[in-house]
Amino acid sequence: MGVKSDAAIEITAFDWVPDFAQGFVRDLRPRWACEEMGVDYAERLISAVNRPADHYRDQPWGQVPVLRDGMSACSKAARSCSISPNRTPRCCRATRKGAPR
Ligand SMILES: N[C@@H](CCC(=O)N[C@@H](CS)C(=O)NCC(=O)O)C(=O)O
Repeated sequence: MGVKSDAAIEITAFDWVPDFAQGFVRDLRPRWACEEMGVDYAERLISAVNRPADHYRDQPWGQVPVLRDGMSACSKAARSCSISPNRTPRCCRATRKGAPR
């Protein structure tokens, strides 16, 4: 249980943050929720200073975290903690296909 590269859920986080931010970056929230639910998740670590263009499709401000489960993505740290027992966060919206929900 925990971080597994082939997990269905993927959490995007920064690969590095300055000292003052360490321990306060909001990817801690969905990570913690997954840990508490016993749900494995994969990490997608991106550079904070050179953010990949495709990250802005899921998070228009380029912020982290983004929790992705298949075609659905959630870019609100607190809401992404509402992972249901069947894994999909209740707030998820379909971003790549279909209408937002
Ligand atoms: N409303 C977002 C806020 C996310 C947020 O503020 N993320 C910070 C890290 S804790 C961030 O990515 N900061 C970098 C930036 O704003 O460029 C959420 O609830 O997840």
